[in-house]
Amino acid sequence: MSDVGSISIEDGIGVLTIDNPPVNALGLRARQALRDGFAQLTADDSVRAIVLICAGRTFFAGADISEFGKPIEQPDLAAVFGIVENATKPVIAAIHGTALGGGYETALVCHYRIAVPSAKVGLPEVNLGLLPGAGGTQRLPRVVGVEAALEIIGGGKPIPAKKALEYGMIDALAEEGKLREDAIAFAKKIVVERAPLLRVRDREDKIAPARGHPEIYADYLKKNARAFRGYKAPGNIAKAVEASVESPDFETGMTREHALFEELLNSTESAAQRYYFFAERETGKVPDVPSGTPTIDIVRVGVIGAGTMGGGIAMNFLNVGTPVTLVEMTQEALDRGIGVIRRNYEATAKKGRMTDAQVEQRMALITPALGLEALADVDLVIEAVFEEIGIKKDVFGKLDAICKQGAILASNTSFLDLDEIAAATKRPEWVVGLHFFSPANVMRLLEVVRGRKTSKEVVATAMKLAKAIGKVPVLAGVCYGFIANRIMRPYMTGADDLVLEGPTPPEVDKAIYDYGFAMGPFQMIDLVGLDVIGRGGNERTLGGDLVKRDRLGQKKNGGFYDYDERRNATFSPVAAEVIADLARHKGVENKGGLPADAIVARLLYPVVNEGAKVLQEGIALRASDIDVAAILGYNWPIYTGGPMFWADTVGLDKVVEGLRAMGIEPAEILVGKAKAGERFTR
Ligand code: T1G
Repeated sequence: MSDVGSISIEDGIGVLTIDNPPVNALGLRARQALRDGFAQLTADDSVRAIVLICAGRTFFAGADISEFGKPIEQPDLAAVFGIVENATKPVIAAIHGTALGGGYETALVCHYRIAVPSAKVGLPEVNLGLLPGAGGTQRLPRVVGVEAALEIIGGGKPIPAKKALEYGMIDALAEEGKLREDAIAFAKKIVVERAPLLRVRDREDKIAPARGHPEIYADYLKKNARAFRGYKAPGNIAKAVEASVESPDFETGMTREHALFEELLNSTESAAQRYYFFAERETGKVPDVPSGTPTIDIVRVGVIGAGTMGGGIAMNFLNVGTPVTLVEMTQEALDRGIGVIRRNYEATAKKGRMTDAQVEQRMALITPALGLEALADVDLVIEAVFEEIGIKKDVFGKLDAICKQGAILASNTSFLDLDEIAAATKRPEWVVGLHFFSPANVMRLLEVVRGRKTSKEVVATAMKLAKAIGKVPVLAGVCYGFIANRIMRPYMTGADDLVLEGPTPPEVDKAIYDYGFAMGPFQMIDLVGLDVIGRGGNERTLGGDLVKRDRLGQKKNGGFYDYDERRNATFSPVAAEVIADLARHKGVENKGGLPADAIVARLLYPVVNEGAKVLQEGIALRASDIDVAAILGYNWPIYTGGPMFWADTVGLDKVVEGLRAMGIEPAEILVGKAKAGERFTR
């Protein structure tokens, strides 16, 4: 048997243990171990039932995603599942950790499933642009019913064991920490009771009521149309689940599922989402800061500024039980900030996602303070004061004098020069940027800005801390806007320039919306507020001209759009006039409208170019980090893979040509890769 499987027999119960770190993915060696282990246990007459269990942190966490796109070596999952499902003895799946995708599909081909309360089960393939391709869409409806199956597979979320028991996804709960013993006891009980060997595939009671009701699937897709917009997988999931009900037999349903799975597997969308799965896990790896680098213990955090950003930042630490000293300059600002934090938690509690006791526990972790002196003993200070370099340098100079040696001094600056801020202290090695994105307690991206003198220990600590508070860290060097804000600037300024030449804001917004963004640039500016966005210096800008007409966007008098009482937007004649006037002022000739793909190229190729420069300058470690920053920071549609992956799919030579046609000089690295026929991403 392959080296990841082992067998033991206890009182006639055969236990097959698979140990394939880190998450028991169903790669070749795990599949071989399953095949060999079942062959041995089914052939052994002393074995009356089989328990399938995994070592390490989890039951099978799915097929091995890294194998996709390559020829699958035999035995494939279908072969292994056939062996398990047709075993002549009861097979019990003993689940801990996260039995996901092919992992839970493995449990479904067993006769019974038992899990510890801390376990979760689910079919998250939709997050990879796929559907459960090893029978999940055919078996799960037979266990939970069609409507629940659609929700579980289409939602892609892990289901806690207790809820899974209610659904019928598992048959019993084991005692925490006693999975093996309880699974063996469960197996013995099955044997003693001579319980029927009923395969999930043979169950009909849960799917029969759905027969002849095609509306179930259409209604499901319609209900989720907004969330599913632009994604291929949900439609195929609905078709596969329908096939589980309407096919003349199970095998026909399986054939249908396989065809629908293959279609997704070969799609760009799934390739992009599988790429992103690994890209997001790659960001924490810093080549010159190896995983064994010593880190500083962060026991107490100080946050300066209790405004929108400071309050949100503080909540990240309160959420993981870390005490926060929250500093403001006036009692009124402090009370207001703490009140916002409390209201946020109370709103969460109202939705049932937190208890009132938890709200109080988190609020009790706040130490309000007026003045920086209260930060003398914290291990980390995060400054979220006004975005002005003089103020930042003044604060850091004071912190340097107040904070203990060994405290990390972090700035939440979005654009400013971290090295200049660090130079205001005598401890530049201890200064780092922690750039949160608003709302800071929600957005998962955290840009860790590494100054010229930031020490490796501080970098390692920041990367580790990011994960501890549920963020995805992306390391950035020092430049204006770091990564996400910098690469998206040409998108924002490009939109203004483009409408001066002819395409209207609605045409631009629709092209970008259809590409996959939640909204286009003009809808976004109107939502955020024209006065907030900051529209350039003295030079006239569209936003500036609209603000002069007291048009601030949705919040006041409309902006590029007029809004009725139900917020329905219509392109504003005032905005049209402002655009025409500014075009005349700048001497820009109106060239008329553009097709959607030309609008997309016009706005997004410059983003790719900026990403190439960020890579070339060493601001980002890798192209995939840039994609992670764009997807998490700006909701760049994940099924495109992000700007760099998308550019690879467009073709870098086409991007270079498009940039040149716009009069933009492509970055050297971009031209070089285009010439060499290389990609930015794998
Ligand atoms: N395949 C290969 N590697 C995987 C993997 C997988 N399925 N899951 C995790 N890893 C690696 C990951 O890259 C990282 O590697 C390490 O394990 C720890 O992961 C046929 C088609 C299980 C909840 O979608 O959701 O089955 O960086 O950092 O935070 O129908 O990993 O250490 O080198 O995420 O504790 C369906 C994906 C696959 C589950 C653990 N399964 N994994 O989270 O650790 S498709 C999934 C996760 C499929 C079938 C279909 C999470 C986790 P490294 P981690 P974690």
